[in-house]
Amino acid sequence: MRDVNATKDLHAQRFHQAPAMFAAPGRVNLIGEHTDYAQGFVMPAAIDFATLAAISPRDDGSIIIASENFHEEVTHKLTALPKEAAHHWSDYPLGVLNILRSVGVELPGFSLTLSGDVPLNAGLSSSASVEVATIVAVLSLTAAEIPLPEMAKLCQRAENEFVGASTGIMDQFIACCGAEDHALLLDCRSLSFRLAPIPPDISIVISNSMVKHSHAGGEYNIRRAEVEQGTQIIHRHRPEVGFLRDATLEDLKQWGSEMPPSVLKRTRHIITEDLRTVAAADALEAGDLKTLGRLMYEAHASYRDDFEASCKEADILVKLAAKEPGCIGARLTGGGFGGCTVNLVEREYTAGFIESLRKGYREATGIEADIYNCHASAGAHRIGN
Ligand code: GAF
Repeated sequence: MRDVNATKDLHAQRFHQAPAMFAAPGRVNLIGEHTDYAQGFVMPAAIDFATLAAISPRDDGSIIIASENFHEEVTHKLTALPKEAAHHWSDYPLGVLNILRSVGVELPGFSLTLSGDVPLNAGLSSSASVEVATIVAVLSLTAAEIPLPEMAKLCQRAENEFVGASTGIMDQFIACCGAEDHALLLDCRSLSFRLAPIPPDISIVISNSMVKHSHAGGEYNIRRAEVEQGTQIIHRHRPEVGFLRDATLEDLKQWGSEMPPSVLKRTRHIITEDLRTVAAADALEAGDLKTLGRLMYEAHASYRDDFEASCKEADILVKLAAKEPGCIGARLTGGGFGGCTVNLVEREYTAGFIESLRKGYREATGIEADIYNCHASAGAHRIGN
């Protein structure tokens, strides 16, 4: 649910206090997959699905976090906050509280209501939107002044250290710093970024394969470990390569034979994906949509064949999209192993594109895809006063 007034009213009824309201968006990544933890480049956009946070202070030394989506609430004394994940939706907000405390923020008592419409386990970054909504809401009750990029880093730590998923910085960063009508090219080493306008005659169509994706453990962490193995092998020969961001195709030629075949492929994906991502940002800025689209298809092929992070349903969606008039480019977006494909489509073709894609996917798989015509949106913000 993402009705600001409804969430506000529910919070007020439950906790007898008018809340302050915040929102943090989900994201779609246009290109640059698994490059963030290799200190490379990514180009996501925030989308118009978001987590809402309604917050009000409490003076009884406790915190209550209610989830409208899960119809549950958890209560903890500030003196006894859980220190470990419980494989529960509350791990994400509790992880943020733990990290805030670890950097010296004095936590206040509060009641927090979370609600939202970011599809779950769809690779659209619902977890980061919950973390970021929590951090902006909780910090509003404190004197701490933390800039948005720093908040992103703290939320990433919550996910890495508390939830146990070794994710990079992309999702939390775009949830904090996204901008309306823009994609964001992020240098994941320096955290400097540039905003690239999405032309008004282009739609961002997201098609949900309905194959569930999750990265609290599992394949995501395995890929990350393989990427680290590839890095180590190159590092042995070229100590200045601490991350694959610094490696080149020439390194792969020289030292690739020392890598197990799967590690060689993962490493190749990261090195080539970084090149594609920077080229894609240049193409978007230059209005060269043909090149942008070609890079998206190439990125999908690399994600499928070298990173082996696609699934047959996503491959079908991309293949179907590529045949449609007005489709500029398509690829699997996000952490992989299910979730959504992102399609850039000429606006005048969008309605027909969505209809044909839904039909083609149903015929090929028997699955009814959810398809969203999204809009690049702003990062985390307060709603109202
Ligand atoms: C997930 C992670 F959370 C990101 O950090 C990123 O690695 C992405 O997968 C893959 O590009 O969304």
